[in-house]
Amino acid sequence: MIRNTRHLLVTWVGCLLLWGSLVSCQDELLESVPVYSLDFSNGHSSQIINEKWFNFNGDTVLGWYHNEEIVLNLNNLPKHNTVEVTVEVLVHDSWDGNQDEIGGPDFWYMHLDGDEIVNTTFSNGPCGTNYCLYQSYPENYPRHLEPKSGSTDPDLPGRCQYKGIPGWTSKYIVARLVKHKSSNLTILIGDRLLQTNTSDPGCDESWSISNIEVKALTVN
Ligand SMILES: [Ca+2]
Ligand SMILES: [Ca+2]
Repeated sequence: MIRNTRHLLVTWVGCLLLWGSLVSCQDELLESVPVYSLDFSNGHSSQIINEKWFNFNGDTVLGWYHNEEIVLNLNNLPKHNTVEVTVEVLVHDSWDGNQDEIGGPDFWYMHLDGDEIVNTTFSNGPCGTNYCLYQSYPENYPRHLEPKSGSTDPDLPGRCQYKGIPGWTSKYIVARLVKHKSSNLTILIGDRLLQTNTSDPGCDESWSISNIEVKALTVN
């Protein structure tokens, strides 16, 4: 397991450097301790503030959410100097990415202990020669990347506006390594979605989570 995580450390160096983490190619992983792992299939007791569940595509997931935040407080972490946070996000229906009009931008963000780690946009919208609803992910906003960039599963069915239609939910595995030493860790995840031309914006676009994993690492 440690070897696998060490491989991940090296794999992520490129993006880590972009947002200024201390982790580099020279770092050696000495210890990796799982402190939280939940796929929400069993529903309750996630420890998450604002937890709720629904069935998506045959699986129970955490959500759905629209202009909401969730918080996970973890205490009594073992001695460590880095945390590894991995979140599987499901982006449902007609997210509009960077569009700066009535439909967006559509932001999704994650903070660790109050520090902004991710602030990006997602798009399930069309992208043609003359028109494209660009998104920022896998980078932070504002970047202009094609819809569904970085998605590990872009053809899942929609949840509401395009319920059951393939291609209207995209799955992303958002993974970050962050310098951290405290025995307590607060993970805050939320969105700022904009859709003014509908009476039911929560049906127009929403998100949910199918897995969260947190590990306390000691890196030399
Ligand atoms: Ca929309
Ligand atoms: Ca929107």
